[in-house]
Amino acid sequence: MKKVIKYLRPYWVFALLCPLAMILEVAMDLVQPQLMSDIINNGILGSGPMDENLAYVVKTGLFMLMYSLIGCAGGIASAAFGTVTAQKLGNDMRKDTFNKVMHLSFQQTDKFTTGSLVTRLTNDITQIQQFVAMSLRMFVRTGMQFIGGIACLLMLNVNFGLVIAVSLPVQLAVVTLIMRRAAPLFGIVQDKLDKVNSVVQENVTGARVVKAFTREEYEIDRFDRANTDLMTTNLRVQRLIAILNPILMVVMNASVIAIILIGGLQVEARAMDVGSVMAAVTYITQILMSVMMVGMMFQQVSRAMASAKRVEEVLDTQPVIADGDSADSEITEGRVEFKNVSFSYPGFGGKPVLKSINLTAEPGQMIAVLGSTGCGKTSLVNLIPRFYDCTEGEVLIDGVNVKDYEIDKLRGKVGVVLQKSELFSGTVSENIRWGDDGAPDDEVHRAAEIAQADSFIQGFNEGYDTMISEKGASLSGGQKQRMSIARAILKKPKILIFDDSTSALDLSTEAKLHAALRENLKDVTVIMIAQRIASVMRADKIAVIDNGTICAFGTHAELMETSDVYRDIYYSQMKEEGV
Ligand code: TTP
Ligand code: MG
Repeated sequence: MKKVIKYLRPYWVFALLCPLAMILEVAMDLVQPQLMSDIINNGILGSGPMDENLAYVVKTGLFMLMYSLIGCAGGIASAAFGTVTAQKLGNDMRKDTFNKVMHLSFQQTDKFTTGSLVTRLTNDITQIQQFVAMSLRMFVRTGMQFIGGIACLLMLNVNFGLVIAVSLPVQLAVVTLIMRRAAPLFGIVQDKLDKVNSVVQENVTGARVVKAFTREEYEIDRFDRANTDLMTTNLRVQRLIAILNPILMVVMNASVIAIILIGGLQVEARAMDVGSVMAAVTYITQILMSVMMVGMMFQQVSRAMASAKRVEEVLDTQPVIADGDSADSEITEGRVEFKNVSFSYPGFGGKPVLKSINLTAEPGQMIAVLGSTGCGKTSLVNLIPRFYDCTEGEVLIDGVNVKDYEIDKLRGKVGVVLQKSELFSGTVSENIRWGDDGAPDDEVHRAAEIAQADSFIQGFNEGYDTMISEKGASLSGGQKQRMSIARAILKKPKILIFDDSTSALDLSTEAKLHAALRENLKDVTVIMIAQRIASVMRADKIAVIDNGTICAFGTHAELMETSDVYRDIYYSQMKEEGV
């Protein structure tokens, strides 16, 4: 909750005006019963001549109308100030939370889960907004109605105090009892909502796979379970809340009857007039209504507390991968060195995925990384742009530990073509310009030419202005790979990493790509992961990875001489291709 107050601070003027306007509304509400009592006593039941009585009714009635218009204006102003405060606060909070999410490292977003982050950013912040808007108005309203109501009631007749003395403790006890049971459920509701969001998010992004495997029924079932779970918890909360108001209404009605009874006796004894009894009925209703409001507010407070805790968890997370100290270190050459690097994923049972890796890539060299699936190739290259940090040893670029660079400077010089090509909805050139927003057209075309993408892009009806649908669904696998390569090249990196990024290209296109890279990116260090020997033969050096360690390192010719593993891969692949 401390954070909510911090976010409220910039809008303190609105936050203050809101309850002030509300005071006006409630004050007018408190005056009305008194005027009504006057109308009854001096107008309707007045002892004067008929037309005098009527004139009194009209005059006082006009006053009542005027007061209620003032009250209405106060109410509108209060609602407006409250809404502005809540919306602005929510907007700031959402911005900061999103910012935080963008800077979290992979392992942290993995821990929160995407679905939960979505709920926290949307639904949880909305809960907090609703709470702020309501509490700014209701705390004042309820307090004034409660205290003012009691004061006005006792002023009418102290005997009414008896009714308050009995009904108030009963109401408070009911509210406390029910809210204590409901409060812990609000957090659980949000967690269940996370699950629903996770299933939706996974299925919407993976719609193609779901259809390909005709898993619709299974997934609908999975969604059904999460959804029913959410409903059940919500129903448990609502059941509790549903019994709250009717019980309070019973107490209220009993209190009204008691007031009429006591009032009647007082009128009989000539200690009170009828109008005042009517006013007393209105006051007791206001007092007990305010207790009902407290019940509602408890509900909002517990909801908001649960949500605030969840949003604060995100805001308080410190990104584990943060900027290093040497702010002025720049990558100028692109020499990559792994020194005794070991790595294990958090939550992977501590089992090392990489063990004592030593590897050097000189500027301008093309180093290939070869190995069976799951041996740790992606994990190895992920350490260079610090998608993860190594657990032991160090990764150096130009002799400086990657942890010491500023993240933006480091990633700005390392181009990565991921194993899975991710494109975004937009035109071809917009997608390539992800590498560099401001690049002129001829640079974009040049990058596409090197990536062997220019020819197929020119073949599109609208060339570089062709729209690509979401996630690049309108392109073939090989086209997507080449677009991703063009995007990385446009960035003009010093180090360029291809994670199995040519797997969908035929051998001749791949050979052309290699030749173009050699010719155009002479001083760029290229690290190329591949499964096919044919893709790595032309590299300056080849590192063969087996089970998380480098088991052989050298040129194709050297490895054919010295490495059994390499020779095995070579002959098995050559056999497949019928050579
Ligand atoms: P990778 O490094 O992804 O293996 P790879 O790139 O060599 O495999 P492929 O050719 O199929 O792309 O994975 C090495 C091990 O690390 C594997 O057992 C899975 C595990 N792993 C995680 O636990 N978390 C992760 O985020 C990744 C990427 C891998
Ligand atoms: Mg991989």
